[in-house]
Order: sequence, then C-alpha cells, then structure tokens
Amino acid sequence: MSKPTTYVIVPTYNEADNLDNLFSQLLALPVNLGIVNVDDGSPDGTGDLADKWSEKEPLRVHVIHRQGKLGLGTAYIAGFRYALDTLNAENVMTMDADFSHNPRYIPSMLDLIGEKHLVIGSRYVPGGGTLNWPRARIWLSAISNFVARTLLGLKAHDTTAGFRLYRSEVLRSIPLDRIFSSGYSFLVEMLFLCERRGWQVGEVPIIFEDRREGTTKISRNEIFKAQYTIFRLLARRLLKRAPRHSAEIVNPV
Ligand SMILES: Nc1nc2c(ncn2[C@@H]2O[C@H](COP(=O)(O)OP(=O)(O)OP(=O)(O)O)[C@@H](O)[C@H]2O)c(=O)[nH]1
Ligand SMILES: [Mg+2]
Repeated sequence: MSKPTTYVIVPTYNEADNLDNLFSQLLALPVNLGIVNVDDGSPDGTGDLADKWSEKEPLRVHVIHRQGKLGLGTAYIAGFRYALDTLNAENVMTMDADFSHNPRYIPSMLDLIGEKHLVIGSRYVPGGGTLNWPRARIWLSAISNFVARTLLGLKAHDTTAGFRLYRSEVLRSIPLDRIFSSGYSFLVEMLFLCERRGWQVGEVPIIFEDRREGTTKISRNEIFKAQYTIFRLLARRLLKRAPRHSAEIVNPV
C-alpha cells in the first residue's frame, strides 16, 4: 500500500487491553489509512505495544511518546501537528482506543469528507445512539450537548464526540496553540472554532458502545473544567460575530 493520505490520531492512556485489537482492525480496513498513536507514558505498557506495531508497519504506524498524563486535548494537538507537518496528511481523524468508536464506521466517514470539511461520527442523528451506557452517562452527555448547542449556537448534534474526521485545511485554519482547553472540553472548543470559520460539518450516525476493556479516565474535575469552557466560549460568542454558514447533517444510506 502507498503512503497513507488519512491518519487516525489515537490518544492512549492505559489501553494495553485494547491496542492490538484496535490497530489490527484499523489496518485491515479497505482504505488507505495510517495511525498516529499519542501515548502518555501509560504504566500498563501501551506505548511498548504501539512501538512493536510501528516496527512492523513503519509507513502506517507512528507513535508519539509523552512523559506522563498530559491530557486529551494536548494529545490531539501533538497528533495533529505530527500528521500535518511531518506526514503531510490530507485528512486527519481522531478516535478513542476503547472501541466506543467502532472502526467499521470509518469508510462512510471518509466517503462524506468529499462533500464536507469536518465529519462527526454522531450519536445524536437518526440511526445513531449509545449501547450499554450507564444512565448517568447518558444524562451527562445529553445535558452537555444541549448546553453546548443552545449557549454556543453549535449546529452539529453531537458536539462532544471524539470520533471526527477533519480535512487538513480545517486544522490548518485553527490556531492550535491558542486553544485553551487541555482535556475533554477541547472537543467542544474545536467544533466551536470550526463552525465559526464557516466550515461545513456532516454527521454520520454511529452506535457508541461503552468501553469493552480497561477503565475510564474521565474525572469530576474534567466536568467542572468543561462547564468553564462553555461559559468562556459563550462570552466569546457574545462579543464576536456569528458563524458565516450553518453546519448541516447528512446521513449516508
Ligand atoms: N494520551 C492521552 N490519552 C488519553 C488521556 N486521557 C484519556 N485518553 C485516551 O482518550 C480516549 C478517551 O478516553 P476515555 O477514558 O475512553 O474517556 P471516555 O470515553 O469519556 O470514558 P470511558 O469510555 O467511560 O472510559 C481513550 O483512548 C483514552 O485512553 C490523556 O491524558 N492522554
Ligand atoms: Mg471511552
């Protein structure tokens, strides 16, 4: 296979139980895709497993090792920079390592990126949903999305989804070093910046499954930080003009 044009950023912290399975499924997809794993010195050896993949598949698997858990948002930024500047990617994806984001949706997301600038693997469009999620998580997610859409005027329906595909020009248009959020609220901030710039957003329905292996990294502190991010972005929205175009939803058949 020739050098990939699309790279998937997979941030990991203690995902040794998922990594081999995920990488083999990603590399077996019928699309020309590479992986950029950003591992934060996982104590369970996730980074060593990733290194073995990169020895086997040097063109398709790249690993960035960071010293200690530095947060999801900064992991995405490190991955974006590497994919854009070193690998010259045309498209950049992000996904979780725990199979909440099933690789089987990637081909339809790639189909839609021909028409859109950013494609979200979305729980909240017809055909999408969640499986095996505890009731508290369902509510937390529903409330976060409602707040982000009403207060920030976001048009996309799944504003907190980490399953995304960006065209490289979208990422290049965003001042990545000026993004404030370092954790989970990074995703809302990125979407806010994309929609404000008028980039067209498409959503492909996905069934989001609760993690199969390993443990959660989300903390109460992250939830408070996310609330702060929403109010900070709201202040920005009120002080500056609205997005030029609205995002719209496209459901592939
Ligand atoms: N590099 C890096 N990856 C992280 C960090 N925090 C979380 N991750 C990874 O980001 C992805 C999403 O984290 P999760 O723990 O699955 O978060 P979640 O989906 O909200 O929670 P659960 O699925 O319930 O565990 C996973 O692949 C994690 O391993 C971090 O600080 N650094
Ligand atoms: Mg998860």
